[in-house]
Amino acid sequence: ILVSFLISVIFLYKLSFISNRNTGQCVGRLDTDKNLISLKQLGLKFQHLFNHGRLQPRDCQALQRLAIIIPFRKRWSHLIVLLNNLIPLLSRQQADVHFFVVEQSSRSTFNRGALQNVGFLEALQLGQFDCFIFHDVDLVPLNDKNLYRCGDNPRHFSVALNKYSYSLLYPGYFGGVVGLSTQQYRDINGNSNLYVGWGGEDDDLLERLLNKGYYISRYATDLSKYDMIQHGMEEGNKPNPFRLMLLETARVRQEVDGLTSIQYNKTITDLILFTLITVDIDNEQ
Ligand code: UDH
Ligand code: NGS
Repeated sequence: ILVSFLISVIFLYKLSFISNRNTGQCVGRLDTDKNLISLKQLGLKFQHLFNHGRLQPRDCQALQRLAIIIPFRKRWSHLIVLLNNLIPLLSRQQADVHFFVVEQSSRSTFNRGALQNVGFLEALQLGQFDCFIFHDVDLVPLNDKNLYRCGDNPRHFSVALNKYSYSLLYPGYFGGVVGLSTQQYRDINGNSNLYVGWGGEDDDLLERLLNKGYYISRYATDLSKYDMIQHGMEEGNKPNPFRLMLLETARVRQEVDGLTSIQYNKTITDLILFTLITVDIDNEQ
């Protein structure tokens, strides 16, 4: 009798977990759904939740309108896995959100910081946003109580990555997924545009926010766990040999290198689940 009682309790617990996941309540810890579906299937699966590219709560008005900015080039399978996991999570969090995929056209070396600046400026041409979440395409959150909202200080969401055994890589790590209010991102003049190739631009962003009197805010580690989808290093994103040298001058460059100095050409395409901004960055500026 005891055994069948325990089995029933476990069964009911699992059932409530599954039904909460589907009906709107946050459940805490999640497993990544790694199923690869096509972009079209993804659109069909979630289109009923979107209105002109905007995912909104049905029964209330969210306090913050979020723009999620994804720097991107040739990572379609990562984008599909990310959206397939993030859309239901944000829906359970009652988020009001618009996704912007900022794709660098293939000519120049990848420039993650500049793409984030473009995402910020272009999103504000299209709507009023309170909070910007800059989101690497390969990071999938593992807990839906990791609340995607901005606060009084810039927030680092992706604290504990599977790649680093779910611990913080170093105290000043501010890469992966971060959130800044529109005002905070403007105050710091956004990201530097000068980090061409891999590394250092996120450390520069930290220097900028500290220089303006902000601190990093983080949730508890258990909420801030992420799966990093495995991948190699791309030809067009090799480690930048100048990154440490650039970092030394982060604070003196802040006012003249960033949102106020970026130059680019763009093409905008509205898709069902996100706005695709294809950008030609001038890395020589
Ligand atoms: N990104 C792209 N395409 C690229 C390069 C970067 O979309 O070709 C975007 C994407 O959002 C990615 C982010 O920029 O999540 C950061 O780039 P990254 O994922 O290359 O950087 P990360 O530091 O990984 O996450 C570095 C490669 C580690 C290779 C380890 C091999 N064992
Ligand atoms: C640091 C890089 C950061 C990078 C972080 C994590 O060393 O840009 O590693 O790398 N800083 C410098 O190179 C100065 S990751 O695990 O994502 O490959 O974000």
